[in-house]
Amino acid sequence: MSSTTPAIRSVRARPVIAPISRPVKNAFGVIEAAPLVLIDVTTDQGITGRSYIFAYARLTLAPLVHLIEELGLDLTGKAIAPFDLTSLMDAKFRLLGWQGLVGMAVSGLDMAFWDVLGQRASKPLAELLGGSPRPIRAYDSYGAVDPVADEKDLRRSLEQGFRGIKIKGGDGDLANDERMVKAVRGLIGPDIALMLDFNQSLDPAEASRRIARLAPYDLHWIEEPVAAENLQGHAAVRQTSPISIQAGENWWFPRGFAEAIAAGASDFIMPDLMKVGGVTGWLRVAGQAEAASIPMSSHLFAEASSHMLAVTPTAHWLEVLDLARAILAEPIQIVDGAVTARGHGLGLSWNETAVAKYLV
Ligand code: SMN
Ligand code: MG
Repeated sequence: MSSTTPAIRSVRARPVIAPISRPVKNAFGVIEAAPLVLIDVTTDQGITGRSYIFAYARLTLAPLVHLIEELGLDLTGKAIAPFDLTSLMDAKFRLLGWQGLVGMAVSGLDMAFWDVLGQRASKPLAELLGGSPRPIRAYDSYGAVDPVADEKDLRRSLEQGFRGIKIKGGDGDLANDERMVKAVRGLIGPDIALMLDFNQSLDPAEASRRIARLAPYDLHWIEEPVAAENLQGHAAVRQTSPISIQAGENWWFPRGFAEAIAAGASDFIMPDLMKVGGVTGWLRVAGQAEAASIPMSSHLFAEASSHMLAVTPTAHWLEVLDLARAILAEPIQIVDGAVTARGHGLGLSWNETAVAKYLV
């Protein structure tokens, strides 16, 4: 290993729309496929760091590609020291603000930078960060389900050893939510954790009304009952909720978590690596979660999150919603309902044949 820190030579971003194994029906529509931006950071030491981000919509693919490649041009020649580069990005975007597409680009690049450092040390990222890869308990993440049409899939999740299932509510009225929750609980039995995600679709009063009615089904958590930025609303719902509240996938950077924790918004937190500031941001939130004794789970990005949860003191659950399987040479493996971090760095490599096929 060279003693000098690798420097950035070039950054490439490629838009793909990857097929997913089942559509994700939610309170606001259906996600039928995954618009992803694949990031490659080449360095002067021959190592290429890789990460991907989820654009949510086809519409945001091109602006993200542009942002990431332009940022890459700006950073050419800089040493891959992610803490320093985060400070640099903070200064660069202080006036503009880094919520939204800019934050996603910055976070995606940060992940690729850490991937370089892991590869350079020939170590999994979890090990580079002072921990070791271990099986992380995972839950299988669904959209709104049709208990009849989706029964086979749900049974398959249980066969894979998943000890948790997440489904989406808010796609219709309370009666609809209750029918779905009741049927899924009946199907999976009493011993599997069942989570319900409202994706910010309710107001606090309606959220409290629905949660009270859903209490008999022993839900493990209620996720994002109200708008993510409505921290007081989350806190108000939490106050009377007999079910634990989960949120965090839409809180931006460590500061967003500090504010949410101070507001008492949630019992559990689940940062999204692409919105929290990548690996660097995650580490800073993991410290906050430990200090506040808050169980911490992941949102999407199972490959990278399996490294991060291995070094998170209050690690709780890994989300499996496998958006990148179709374009990865080595997709995640579920063993006894758990995922273990793999590879050097983040362990991501592209299936180039699939990438060529799904390139936009
Ligand atoms: C979610 C967000 C974005 C895409 C798919 C699913 C969801 C989750 O809120 O928690 O996984
Ligand atoms: Mg969610």
